[in-house]
Amino acid sequence: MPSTMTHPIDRIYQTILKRDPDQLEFHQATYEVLTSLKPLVDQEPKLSEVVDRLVEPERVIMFRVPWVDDKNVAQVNRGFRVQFNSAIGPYKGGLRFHPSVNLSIMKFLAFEQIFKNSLSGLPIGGGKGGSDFDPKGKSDGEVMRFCQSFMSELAHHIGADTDIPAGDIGVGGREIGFLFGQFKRLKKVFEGGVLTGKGLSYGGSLMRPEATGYGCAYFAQEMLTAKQNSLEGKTLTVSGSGNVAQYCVEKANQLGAKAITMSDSSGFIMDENGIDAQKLAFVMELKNVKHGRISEYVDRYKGARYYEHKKPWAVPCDFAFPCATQNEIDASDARDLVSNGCLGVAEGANMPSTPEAIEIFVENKVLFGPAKAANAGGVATSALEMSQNSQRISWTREDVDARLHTIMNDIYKNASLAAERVGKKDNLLVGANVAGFLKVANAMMAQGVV
Ligand code: NDP
Ligand code: 2IT
Repeated sequence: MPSTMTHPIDRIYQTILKRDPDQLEFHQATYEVLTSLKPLVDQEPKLSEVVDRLVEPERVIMFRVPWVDDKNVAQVNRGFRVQFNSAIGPYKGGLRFHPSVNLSIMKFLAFEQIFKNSLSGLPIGGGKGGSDFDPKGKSDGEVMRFCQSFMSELAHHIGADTDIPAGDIGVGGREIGFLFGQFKRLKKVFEGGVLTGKGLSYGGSLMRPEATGYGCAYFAQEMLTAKQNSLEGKTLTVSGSGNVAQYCVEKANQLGAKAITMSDSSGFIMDENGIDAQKLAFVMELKNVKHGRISEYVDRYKGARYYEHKKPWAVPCDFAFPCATQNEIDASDARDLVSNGCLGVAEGANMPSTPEAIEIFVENKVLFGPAKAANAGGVATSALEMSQNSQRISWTREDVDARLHTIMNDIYKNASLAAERVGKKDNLLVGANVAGFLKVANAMMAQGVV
């Protein structure tokens, strides 16, 4: 096209900036995808019409969540559900309860979910929700009352064929239980498929708790296998100590690697002897039952050290697994990883690397497994939970694990092939964006302007 004309993709991005100037995380997520799609739109200009619609959520729901704390004081939080795209299936995506939650974060997560869910190969659209409620320091009773109030509004907007929430930061088995109980009470129906991540006794799937972390380790293994390498004997740095981090460490251990760090929002611990199965069991009890701080690890394991207010990326490692939150690896962290000889990064968290950090990885040929691909095992297994709920049967652990493993390997293959297709061999970020997009774009074109 003549150089004086604005590229249709740039025009779409300018519109995003103009419409929502304050939504920085949403800008970051859309900019990355749009940049990946440029070569495709050059090949097939009519795709830009689809992209135009794709960056605008189908529906955004925001609501007041009033609840009463243990001191009998009324509190109010804000609730969200972003129903971003339903071209290939009902909206699907987690709920995040964290004080940082705002519309920009909800939209970036829901937007990413569209491509991740498409890549999973399963029929699920993209959505996300949550609240700025902070579960830290709250009693079980307070969490229950909050969840009940949150669901009292959300129940109007979800359903097994409409929109199926699950967990994310601050939302695990306990919260899903309270949310499901309130949904059932309000709707007077046992609709198992309306939420995933449920307890095993009321419709949950074996392996769903493990799925995101295991899937991320499987994906990293596949990235290394393609380079005639493996996780065996590798030293890993992992951030986070929640659901994704815990099971990433567990599977990496099983694959013969040694994870030496875990973290939370206060700092990280380093254990050069490795966080083995027994130490991981301590972390799981500490985080999932006692809701304690990762610093307590060093009281129990004397050889380990705690670094307050620090991130683990300056610790030398062969492979890094960011499993905490967005933008936790910036350019300076990426430079540390590169200069310490890190071979690869697999993103367990959503958008944990800043654009500058990703550029540094790509320039230095660090293998990079983007979140949309590397952490898709969680939502994929959620979709398997939905299948089991529809069939009213439960699959074995081995069956679900084998399906998860195949899905992760297929995601790797499809992202690699798509990267090659647009002339970006080995760039899994571009590959994941392109492969995820194409299926959604085809469905949108077939369904007309809706
Ligand atoms: P959890 O709530 O179980 O754990 C979150 C962990 O990250 C905790 O260790 C937490 O520390 C830490 N963390 C959270 N916010 C921050 C912050 N702002 N700065 C530093 N550390 C922080 O959540 P999950 O493990 O489920 O989620 C982790 C990441 O994985 C998120 O990005 C999520 O979107 C993503 N993800 C989750 C999936 C799932 O199935 N659960 C699926 C795919 C992606 P602290 O205890 O101090 O808050
Ligand atoms: O980011 C994610 O993919 C999740 N939090 C899991 C979503 C799900 O529906 O299982």
